Amino acid sequence: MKVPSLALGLLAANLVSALPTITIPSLEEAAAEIEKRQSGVVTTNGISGTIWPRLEVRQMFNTRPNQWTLLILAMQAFQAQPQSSATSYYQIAGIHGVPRQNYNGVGQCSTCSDADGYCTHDSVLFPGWHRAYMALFEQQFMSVVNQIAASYPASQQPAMKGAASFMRFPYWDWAAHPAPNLPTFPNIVSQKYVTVNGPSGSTTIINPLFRHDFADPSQMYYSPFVNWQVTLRYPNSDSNTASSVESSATSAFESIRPSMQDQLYQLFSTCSDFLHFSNDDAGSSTTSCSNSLEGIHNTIHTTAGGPGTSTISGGHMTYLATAAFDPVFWLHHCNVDRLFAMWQSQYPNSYGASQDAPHDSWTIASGSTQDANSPLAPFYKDTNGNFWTTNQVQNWNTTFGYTYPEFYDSDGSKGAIASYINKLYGPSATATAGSSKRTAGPEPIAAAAPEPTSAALLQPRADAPLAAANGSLFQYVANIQTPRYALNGSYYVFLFNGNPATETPTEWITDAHLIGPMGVLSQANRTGHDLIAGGSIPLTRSMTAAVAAGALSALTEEAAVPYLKDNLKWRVAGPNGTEVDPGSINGFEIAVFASTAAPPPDEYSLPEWSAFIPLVEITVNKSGGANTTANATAVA
Ligand SMILES: *[C@@H]1O[C@H](CO)[C@@H](O)[C@H](O)[C@H]1NC(C)=O
Ligand SMILES: *[C@@H]1O[C@H](CO)[C@@H](O)[C@H](O)[C@H]1NC(C)=O
Ligand SMILES: *[C@@H]1O[C@H](CO)[C@@H](O)[C@H](O)[C@H]1NC(C)=O
Ligand SMILES: *[C@@H]1O[C@H](CO)[C@@H](O)[C@H](O)[C@H]1NC(C)=O
Ligand SMILES: *[C@@H]1O[C@H](CO)[C@@H](O)[C@H](O)[C@H]1NC(C)=O
Ligand SMILES: *[C@@H]1O[C@H](CO)[C@@H](O)[C@H](O)[C@H]1NC(C)=O
Ligand SMILES: *[C@@H]1O[C@H](CO)[C@@H](O)[C@H](O)[C@H]1NC(C)=O
Ligand SMILES: *[C@@H]1O[C@H](CO)[C@@H](O)[C@H](O)[C@H]1NC(C)=O
Ligand SMILES: [Cu+2]
Repeated sequence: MKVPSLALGLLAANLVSALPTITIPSLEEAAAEIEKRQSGVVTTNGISGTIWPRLEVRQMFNTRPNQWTLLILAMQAFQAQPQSSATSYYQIAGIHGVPRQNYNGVGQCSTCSDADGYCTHDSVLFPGWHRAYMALFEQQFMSVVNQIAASYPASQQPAMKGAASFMRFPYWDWAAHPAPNLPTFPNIVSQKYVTVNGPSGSTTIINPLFRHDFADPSQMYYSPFVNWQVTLRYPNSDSNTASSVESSATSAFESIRPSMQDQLYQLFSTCSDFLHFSNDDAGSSTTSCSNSLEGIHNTIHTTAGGPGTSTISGGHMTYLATAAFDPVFWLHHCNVDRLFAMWQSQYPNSYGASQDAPHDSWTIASGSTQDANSPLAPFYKDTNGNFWTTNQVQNWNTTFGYTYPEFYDSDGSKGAIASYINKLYGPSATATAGSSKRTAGPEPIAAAAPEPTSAALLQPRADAPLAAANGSLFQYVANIQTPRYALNGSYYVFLFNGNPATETPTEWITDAHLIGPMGVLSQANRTGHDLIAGGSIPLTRSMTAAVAAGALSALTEEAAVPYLKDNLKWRVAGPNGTEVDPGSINGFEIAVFASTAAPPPDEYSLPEWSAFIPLVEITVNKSGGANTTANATAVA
């Protein structure tokens, strides 16, 4: 009998760490694997059996020691599987972008030769495609987890197999407050080494959440990625001995977290239709929902990989073609899928939309119409050649066998999920990432911090300078439109309250005056693909701080407009770490709007925003600033 590829992966892993005995999979598992190979395709089925929650990665580390151990050892073994195996980490990561090759035998469209891979961006398929992608990753990851659990000595097997039986892949919540004195970018993801209790005792290994080691990076297509032997964040050179400067990632995520929280809360509160919620291309066409799930997700990509300088490329996460090889991609996309699920609960009657693809991907020709029945290639639903569709992945839990703590701990109703959104991401949020509690389970979770009272949540800043007479809170946002592929690589738009302390673009992300970033995830040599990406950065938090500091008297328009006219500044940091004049970018525009958010009647609702009013006088005659209200059609 042929030894299944998963066992081979374990053998390879053994050379690296020191797993003692190999347990050959059960006959059933082996038969299933062989059947899969004979049929020639990998199907995406998720995990059958009981539905368990995907935990926040720090929650798993803090409260589920055995699952944490399995996560680390399974990620190590998964990543060590042969690059040629169809179910290896390398092959699954390679679906997203490079290597430029077919997966599952699903061929390229005849006009798609310039595509790097199958991932659908700037597309209504973005949320559904990445949901199926995570499900495929998780099912292969969990099969390795089960192998690892079975490799423990008999005395430890019940505990490890028990932990595996209700485990799912974790997510990283990059928007909620971290626990006190801990960073937003978790140490358990940024530290190079990790120590766990393996099958033969305590073992210290290179952290498989810190990086992926390539057996052979030569198919990464782009330079310097073809030379880099490991995935990198804020690489310190383009040479094949480059290493990551994780402290740069840590300080960048710390600096942008409050804006990511505000961007997310605004998204949940104002983006009520699937088209605009789903992707950054659609987001450019409306005022009240200029941001999108994809747009917010882009900023996490560029901030994980780092922006690059005139002599050094950004890291793997900064480019779509290579992003999925960095293990943090999976923690990030798990969270993106969770945010999609939470959004679905708020707008249950808005699911799916139609849009023309603005550029090619591996199977989708530019200009072709995509909707909720379009195939999510290359993810097969069955062995008859049917692909999943956005409509078919609407219910994540019964379809793929996972859920999230917010759903597992509650009745999953609109109100229940809204209360988690308020606690984690609202203007007075104090709940920490991964604190959503469940009441019962096989392995107890440590007690979480006390929840804030609903009164504290709902009356955050309703004192006179910050609210209108009717109690609605004044809101100011800057909507940004920018051509995604115009600068021949990924880049940033930064907003500041006052001029930044330096004019060194690589320091802007941690500048004390930073209001927020918009990371534009792009790729070199893609001018033919161009499209306008929309983003939106809330200004209210920074202006509220100005009121507290006595620099601004109130958030009324009378006070706010002259203040923003003087103090709102913006910069564009190009892909090579140099400043780009926004006015020189054809199609770039930044426009400021006022709105008000009526406090929700209870903690189970989100605020309702009034119509967006354009405030052109703040940006007029400034480079890249809106000069007219022509593009500012308010959609309430
Ligand atoms: C980008 O295009 C230039 C020519 O304009 C070419 O030299 C270079 O190899 C291309 N780079 C990639 C990664 O395709
Ligand atoms: C399962 O998904 C449906 C949406 O299709 C949702 O209404 C329900 O709350 C979810 N339940 C769990 C436990 O995730
Ligand atoms: C509250 O007052 C503001 C400012 O006058 C107004 O724009 C907004 O529409 C009002 N909101 C409600 C819910 O009445
Ligand atoms: C940096 O990028 C900008 C914008 O794409 C470009 O104008 C400039 O020539 C580049 N500079 C270098 C040194 O590559
Ligand atoms: C864009 O960037 C690629 C790779 O970094 C480079 O090869 C190419 O020459 C650049 N193209 C332009 C027009 O600057
Ligand atoms: C603004 O609107 C004008 C026409 O009304 C259009 O030509 C232009 O492309 C728009 N600008 C942006 C950045 O969307
Ligand atoms: C914008 O600049 C033009 C040309 O300098 C000037 O005529 C106009 O008055 C300015 N508009 C505003 C609102 O400052
Ligand atoms: C508005 O006009 C100014 C010059 O008066 C220019 O610098 C700026 O780029 C223009 N804004 C846009 C979006 O074109
Ligand atoms: Cu992504």
